[in-house]
Amino acid sequence: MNFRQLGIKIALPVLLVTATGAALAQFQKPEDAIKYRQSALTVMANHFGRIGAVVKGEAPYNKDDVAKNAALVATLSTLPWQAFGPGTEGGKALPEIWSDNAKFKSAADKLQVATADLNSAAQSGNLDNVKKAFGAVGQACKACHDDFRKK
Ligand code: ASC
Repeated sequence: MNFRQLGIKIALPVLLVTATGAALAQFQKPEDAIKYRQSALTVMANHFGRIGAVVKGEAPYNKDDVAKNAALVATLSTLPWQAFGPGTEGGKALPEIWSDNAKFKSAADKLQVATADLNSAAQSGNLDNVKKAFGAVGQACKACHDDFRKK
């Protein structure tokens, strides 16, 4: 073996271990990533649902409550995506998340834009705007579920 072959023999495993380590850095094992993203999505759905009750007329409109829930949804919508890294397949996630990752990222970005809009509407206290923005967020949830979540 010459020095070049030796270099490849050492560098390649180091590169692979580093790449995997970076992806899993925030999570000890894939199950931890699955639990994290499912938890973030569950809490987000809960606060989104509280706004939904107001939008559907099932609960009275309280500006401050809706504003707080919308701020939480906007923040929570930034969290799940870091937990879909390489090697974290499983749960209700379809393989297309990894095989068509650009499309998944675009869907995740759309949700975050829509939740930021909902938050702006909620902070301004205009229920008609909240209703419109709520619908756009729901569509962003559904679009991603249709393409990337097991039925
Ligand atoms: C929710 C929730 C979702 C979305 C989706 C919108 O409240 O839990 O997953 O809205 O149903 O289409």
